[in-house]
Amino acid sequence: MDNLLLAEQADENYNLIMASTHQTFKANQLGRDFIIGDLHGMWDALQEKLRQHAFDKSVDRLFSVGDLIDRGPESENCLRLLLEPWFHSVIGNHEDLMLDADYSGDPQRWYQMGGEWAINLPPEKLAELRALAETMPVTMTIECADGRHVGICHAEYGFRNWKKAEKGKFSKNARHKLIWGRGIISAGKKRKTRNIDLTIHGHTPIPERERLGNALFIDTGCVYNGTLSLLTLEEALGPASV
Ligand SMILES: [Mn+2]
Repeated sequence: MDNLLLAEQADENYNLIMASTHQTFKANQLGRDFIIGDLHGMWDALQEKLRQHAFDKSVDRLFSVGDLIDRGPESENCLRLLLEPWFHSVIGNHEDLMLDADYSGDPQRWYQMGGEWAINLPPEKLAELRALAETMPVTMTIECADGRHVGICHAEYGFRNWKKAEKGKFSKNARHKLIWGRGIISAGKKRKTRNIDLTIHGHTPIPERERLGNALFIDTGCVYNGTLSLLTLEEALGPASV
């Protein structure tokens, strides 16, 4: 097969993955819903937080802003959380790097950004882990028990209306900004995304959680000697206005 054909095929695979970009969750009637910041392989920190909150795997759910892998010690275990029925995560830029390393055939960029844990993995194991990462949506909507809704995407949401996320179709460029962007937090922009009560993001390490408009940034830099943010969606939303 010539290079052009290979490139075309890679692009087709890429578009296929982009086709399923949004997931929706109905309210959890039996237990609590939690959200965690960027895990980056910090398995022990997660276990400690789950213990502190008496997380009950039979009824509670744990949602993640992505970046399960890279930099910390237990990337593989953190990615395998996707196999648990109580765990759900949007894709982070580090899972994006992992997938891109495969499509492009050049893993160097990923290795340089924390993916070196994968260098000596047997190919079949890596393929299995990649297949897990491919199931991660770009955006999620979660209904809360009180009827409010939370939206999640890894880096930031630069569009005015959450309905665009729920349609699940983004251009490559737009998808890239949702997963990699830092424009909103670095400019401190207080924006209001319509048709969603709150959006939650990780990606940019900050000393304390920060609320900008109806966006909440929760990456408190666990892998950089910070803490792992774990809170309920109700805490993230704050009291309902009456
Ligand atoms: Mn990130």
